[in-house]
Amino acid sequence: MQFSKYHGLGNDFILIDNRQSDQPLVTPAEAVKMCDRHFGIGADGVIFVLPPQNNCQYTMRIFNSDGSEPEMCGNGIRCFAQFVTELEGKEEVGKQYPIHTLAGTITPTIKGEGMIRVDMGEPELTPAKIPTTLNQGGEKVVRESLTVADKEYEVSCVSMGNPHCLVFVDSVADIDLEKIGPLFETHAVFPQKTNTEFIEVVRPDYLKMRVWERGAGITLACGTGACATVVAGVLNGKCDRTCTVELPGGCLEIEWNEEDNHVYMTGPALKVFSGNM
Ligand code: ZDP
Repeated sequence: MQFSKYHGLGNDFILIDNRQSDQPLVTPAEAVKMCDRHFGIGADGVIFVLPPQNNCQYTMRIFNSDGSEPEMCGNGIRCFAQFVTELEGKEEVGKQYPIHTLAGTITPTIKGEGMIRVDMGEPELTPAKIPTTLNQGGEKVVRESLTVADKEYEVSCVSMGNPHCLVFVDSVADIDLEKIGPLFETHAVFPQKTNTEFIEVVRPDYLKMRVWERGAGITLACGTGACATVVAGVLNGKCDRTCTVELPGGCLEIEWNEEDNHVYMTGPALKVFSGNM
């Protein structure tokens, strides 16, 4: 099977041309093997370019490196758009690709030189729709208390199609992510588990963030996580609506637009190699 390997700030994916079938050509168990960094190709996930649905140009599906299927992925959809230009054999700056995902229609725009700007849609703040059992029946989850490993944390929750738990800290370097990441991911208040972002405010327009991803563990970057980070930052009065989010793998530009309530994410998507498995 032919594949191409792409990454968005070190968050890396195996891209599969799946336009001939509306079912993924790889099973979740096979995706786990392909993502293994020793016995496989190595990646944070496998992404499929499937035939269009719902008046979109293509459909995107993704399996995390543990075989689970998330609703959306930010770095992944930038890689998807860049891969589509490879499949179409031409790159048009300014071209938009409405893509059907489990989180609805998401639209990346080709900016050229490996840069992609994505309309990520509106953030979902209703607790039951994130989903979380925190502040049940309330409007949103902002500065709620959550105990993890006998330590009390103040958390906020946002969905970008997939669930995020946001924690503001003094220094992201001091977080033992390997230890507490999985405890947040599988906490009982998150019925579909969660991605967890730890955030340090450097300036109102500049945030540092480290992430423990649902179904993938520590990654070098998370696009939906960076979007959720700025939304939570605004709701907590800690940052501007337009921010740079610095991740271990590099920076994303995020804007939570006040007029249309949409979140816009701009960042790179680069091809590494292609091969045959
Ligand atoms: O929600 C999840 O299970 C995530 N692990 C999906 C992948 C998110 C991604 N890292 C992103 O950039 O949003 C691809």
